[in-house]
Amino acid sequence: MLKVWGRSTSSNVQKVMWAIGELRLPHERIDVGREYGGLSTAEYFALNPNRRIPTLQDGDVVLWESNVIVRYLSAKFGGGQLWPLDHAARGVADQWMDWQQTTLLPDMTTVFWGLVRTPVEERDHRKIDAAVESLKATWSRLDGHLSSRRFVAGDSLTMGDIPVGVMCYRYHALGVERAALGNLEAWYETLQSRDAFRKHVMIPLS
Ligand SMILES: N[C@@H](CCC(=O)N[C@@H](CS)C(=O)NCC(=O)O)C(=O)O
Repeated sequence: MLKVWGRSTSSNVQKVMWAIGELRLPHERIDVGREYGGLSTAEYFALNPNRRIPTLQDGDVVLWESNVIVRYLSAKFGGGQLWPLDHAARGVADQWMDWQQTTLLPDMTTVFWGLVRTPVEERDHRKIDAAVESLKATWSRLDGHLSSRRFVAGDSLTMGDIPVGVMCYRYHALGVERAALGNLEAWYETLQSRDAFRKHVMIPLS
C-alpha cells in the first residue's frame, strides 16, 4: 500500500493526497512535520535527507518533492486521466506544475507566512502588500491561459491542475485582495465540485 508521510495541512502534502483521492488509491498517511515532529529522526532522514514533507513510499520506491510525487502517481496509475497521453498536453501540464514552484510560490509563501504563521505584531505589511500586488499579475497569467480551455491541459482535470489548484484554494482562503479574474474563478469553481479537492485541499489554514 502507498505510504505518504506528512501532515494534512501542508500544501505540498495536499497535492499528493488530492492526486491519490482522484485516483482512488489505497493508502496510509502518517502525520509528521510541524506540531507532529518526526522529521529529525534517523529513520526519516533515510527516507528524505531534506527532512521535509511529503515523502512517498511505494514498495521499494521512495520519492520526495511534491510535484514529482504527483507526476509519479499520475504516470503509474492515471494514464489518460491525470497523466495526459498526448505529449503536447503533458508538456503544458508540466509547465504549469513547474510554474507553481518557481514563479507563483515565492509570493504565495510571503503572504501565507506573513498572515498565517507570523504574530500580528511582527508582520511586515510592506512586504506582504507588495506580494499581494504582485500576485494579481502572476495569477492573471494562468487566467489568460484558462481563457481557451476548461482545465490547465485541456478539457479534463490532469496533474497540471493540482499544484496550482492547491495554491488557488490557499489564495482565496487567505482573504487578500485579488484582481477580478473570471477564467480563474470559473476553473476554481469547477475544482470545488470535486470530492477529492474538498476533502484534501479545502481545509482550514494553519
Ligand atoms: N519542494 C518541496 C518542499 C517541501 C516543504 O518545504 N515542505 C514543508 C511543508 S509544505 C515542510 O516540510 N515543512 C516542515 C514541517 O512541516 O515541519 C516539495 O514540493 O515537496
